[in-house]
Amino acid sequence: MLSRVVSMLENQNPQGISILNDLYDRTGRAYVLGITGPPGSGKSTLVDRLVEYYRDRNKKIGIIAVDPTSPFTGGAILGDRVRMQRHATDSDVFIRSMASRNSLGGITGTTSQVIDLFDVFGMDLVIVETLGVGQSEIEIARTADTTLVILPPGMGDGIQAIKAGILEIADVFALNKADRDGIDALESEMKLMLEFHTGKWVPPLIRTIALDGTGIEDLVQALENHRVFLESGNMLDRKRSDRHEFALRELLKTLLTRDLDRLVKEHHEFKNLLENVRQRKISPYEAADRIYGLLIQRNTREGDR
Ligand SMILES: Nc1nc2c(ncn2[C@@H]2O[C@H](COP(=O)(O)OP(=O)(O)OP(=O)(O)O)[C@@H](O)[C@H]2O)c(=O)[nH]1
Ligand SMILES: [Mg+2]
Repeated sequence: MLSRVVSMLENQNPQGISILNDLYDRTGRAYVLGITGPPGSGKSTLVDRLVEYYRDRNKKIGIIAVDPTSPFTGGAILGDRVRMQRHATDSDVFIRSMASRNSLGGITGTTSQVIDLFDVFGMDLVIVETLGVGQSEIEIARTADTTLVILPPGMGDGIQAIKAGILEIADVFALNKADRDGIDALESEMKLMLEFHTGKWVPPLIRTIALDGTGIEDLVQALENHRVFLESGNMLDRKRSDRHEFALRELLKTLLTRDLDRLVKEHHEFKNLLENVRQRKISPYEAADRIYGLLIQRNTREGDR
């Protein structure tokens, strides 16, 4: 059932949204954990460990893997195949991988809807795994209550490139593959970086070895501490209300752009103004301003009717 509704949302079948509309008052209970990091840093292996930990404590978990580089069926996404099967037969763990490109509004579109849906279905924890490159990591931080950034040793200068972005979004760092050479260097570099951190919450650095589960308890504790930090001082509420505002704006953008092509083409002034731009009588900036003004007027009139 859950799986079918997720598909409806992915395919933008209106029935999916209609189900969410009806059940929306049941949301607000799940905790959303965002996990991001460079390709192959061990995100999925770590997710598998976290699932194991929370399942031992009887939590229901929903997992969304956005744009995984390792295909689901290959089994790499959550460690080995055996593990996948173990979770696959567990009715309190629901795993879904999805492509952000297929959804309008990227991760904040369909992914938010699926998070809400998991919430409706009583998941205690929703984990969203995204690849830490580009826009998706910023978006995940906006969507999640707590954002975990996973870094492996041996990235060389790679870390320089992602520094600026991750400092802003990370609530907790997992320095994974702590069994590997270079883990000390990574930790010192991160410590140095965090010295300049001015926020009230300084992201802790937790060493983990996702392969054998080392450090998982410390990691869970750090995530829990962040949650407590957010809950004290109403920050969780504020964060969630920011998330709602962002989601609402994104939805409006989608609605506004959906009809834009048609509106613009049908608009009587559009051709005139375009011709004027062609002849360089007015600039495209001015033309856009004027058309925009006309569209707003027209919408206001339609709204009044
Ligand atoms: N040595 C070592 N290898 C690890 C550790 N954690 C994960 N790996 C290995 O690193 C590889 C990538 O792990 P994944 O969990 O698939 O990494 P990922 O970040 O989810 O990868 P993508 O989703 O493809 O970006 C796998 O071969 C893992 O077995 C660790 O702590 N130590
Ligand atoms: Mg993965």
